[in-house]
Amino acid sequence: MAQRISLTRYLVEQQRADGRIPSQLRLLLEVVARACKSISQAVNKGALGGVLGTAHSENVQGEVQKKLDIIANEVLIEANEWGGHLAAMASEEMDGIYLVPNRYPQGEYLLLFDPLDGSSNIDVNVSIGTIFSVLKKPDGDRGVEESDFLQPGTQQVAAGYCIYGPQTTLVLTVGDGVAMFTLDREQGSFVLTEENVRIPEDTKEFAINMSNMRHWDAPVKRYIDECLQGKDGPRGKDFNMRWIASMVADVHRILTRGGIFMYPWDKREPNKPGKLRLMYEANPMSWLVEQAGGAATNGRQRILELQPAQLHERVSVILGSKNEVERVTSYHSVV
Ligand code: P6P
Repeated sequence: MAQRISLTRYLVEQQRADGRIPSQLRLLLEVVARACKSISQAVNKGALGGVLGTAHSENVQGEVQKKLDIIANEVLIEANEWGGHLAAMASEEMDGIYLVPNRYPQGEYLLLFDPLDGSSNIDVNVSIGTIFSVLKKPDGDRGVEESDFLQPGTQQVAAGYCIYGPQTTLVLTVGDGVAMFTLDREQGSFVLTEENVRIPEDTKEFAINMSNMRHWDAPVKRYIDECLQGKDGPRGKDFNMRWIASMVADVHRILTRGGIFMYPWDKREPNKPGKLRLMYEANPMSWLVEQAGGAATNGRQRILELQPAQLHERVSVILGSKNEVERVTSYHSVV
């Protein structure tokens, strides 16, 4: 049986190999992994833990918060604030940034997260997950401000997610490919189960919420229409469709077997570029996808190169198998 490599050993060996993971970053990633383990346990309890249903409150996005949204947010804050590796945090569930309290040492990293993405799926027992992104705090002794978080995705030093599904799996990149760690509940540790994850450049599977078709712009309508025409159409092959309505689950499938995921701009809210958030959904997922040989654009530009203007800004997302993403993006350039 192959030797089991824990997340800790993987990070230590990566640090030893090329210094890509300074000890403070390794500590941060281990703390985030431990927090995800706690969230996984709360999610797995479901109705038995009294954690289902809504918290009768709204987040900064104006979305009704689920009890588990708030629990997951608190777990991540409490796990990370005392370790000395972070200066501040930002979350989908909090309006402003969270500065590490003065009673704790300040670190050099900024942590951003969607504590529980896909939470509309919690009550129907469908996979959900935690998405996280790590940036470096700008140099200097002044206190951290929200503007310090507004860095393009190319500045990330680590990114990943933890999917709470049939398995609890942590998926991570520090810029040297993508690795996957499956939670061994008996040992209570994440064990390396995939490394050098690669997304096939071509696919026959697309993921989009088809009920929004009448709201899409022309390039997206053209692309999906061609997929639906199948082998008799210009693509010359039949396509399959998946839509889990949980970005973590849809992206995990794409990292595992290829595909294209699209949440494009649509005319329901014409002044918003899209539904998904740039800083703690699109950027971490785009880096993971690119590190696995895929591509990620907003229809016109590489997502990782977008300069954020606001902490909670939204973006149109087209990511996955490289040749498909490039096709959709090319359709936007001819409009
Ligand atoms: P819709 C979950 O709420 C989420 O933010 C993503 O995880 C998911 O891809 C998308 O929204 C689903 O949106 O409009 O299909 O429910």
